[in-house]
Amino acid sequence: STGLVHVMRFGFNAVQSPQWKTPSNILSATATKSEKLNVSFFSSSSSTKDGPARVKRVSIEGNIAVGKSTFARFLQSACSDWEVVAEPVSKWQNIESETSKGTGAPPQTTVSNLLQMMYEDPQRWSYTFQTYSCMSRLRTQLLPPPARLLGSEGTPVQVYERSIYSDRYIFALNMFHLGCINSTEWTVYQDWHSLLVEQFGHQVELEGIIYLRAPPEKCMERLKHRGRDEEKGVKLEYLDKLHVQHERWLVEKSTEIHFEKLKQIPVLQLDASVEFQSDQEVQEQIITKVKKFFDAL
Ligand code: DCM
Ligand code: MG
Repeated sequence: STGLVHVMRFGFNAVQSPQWKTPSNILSATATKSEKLNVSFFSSSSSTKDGPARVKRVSIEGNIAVGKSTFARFLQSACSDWEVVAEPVSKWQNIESETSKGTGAPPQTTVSNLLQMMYEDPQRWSYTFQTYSCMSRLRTQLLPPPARLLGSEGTPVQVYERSIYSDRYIFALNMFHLGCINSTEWTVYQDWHSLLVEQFGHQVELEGIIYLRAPPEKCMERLKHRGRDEEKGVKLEYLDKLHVQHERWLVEKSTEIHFEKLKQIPVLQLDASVEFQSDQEVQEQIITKVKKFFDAL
């Protein structure tokens, strides 16, 4: 069976998220997009008289294997003002720990693969994994942008591959829904996550989100094709759940969000279901749309 019926348009068409048009309970008290873009709050990231242009930060969100890394590399190669901060997956696959400390024996280094442990025994390892993936992502994103970006004449943009928000509102929340993170763990997770956002959030604050959207079947195809060992057991059902989670957060706006600024963030939705790499015309269209989106942030 083919599973879901897809009504999405094919072709890498950029569409603005309907968040501004669709009345939604969460956003009902907020301004429309055009109102927003005119207020000074939204231009806080552009250059000011008293300082250099602040680097804008945008995250690329989307399901597992939808093509975020490929898309990020494409953006990076398209414009020298855009710098990608990759998701630190390799850190999750190689956690070094020293064992036999204090026993008199020489310390031994053990390498563990937390990504694999999480997929093999989600009940046991999801909380640990979600703790570490979020923390290591935050650490990576806190690193200062390269000097090249700071000195840029144009609109410097740091493009994050995912964010501490998708960690919480997509993955950790989904694991909680699945019962792989229990309610105690979920409470603890949310508590330290909110603290981290309060303390460090301004340093990694997003001005916008690019949502790469594709049918879960397409992501499954790409997941199989890239063949990451740890993900061999990932089922379509799991990708379906993550897809729904993305839709709730970024399209329907029905996910309960705990950070005011995040609720109002502009989302550029791109149809990621077709391969864009071989089509130069599509590539140019994407760049035009992304540029326009970045400039308006
Ligand atoms: N991942 C996760 N939870 C997170 C972040 C990532 O389970 N908070 C997993 C999903 C993928 C891998 O890490 O298996 C990231 O790969 P991708 O490049 O497909 O997003
Ligand atoms: Mg990736």
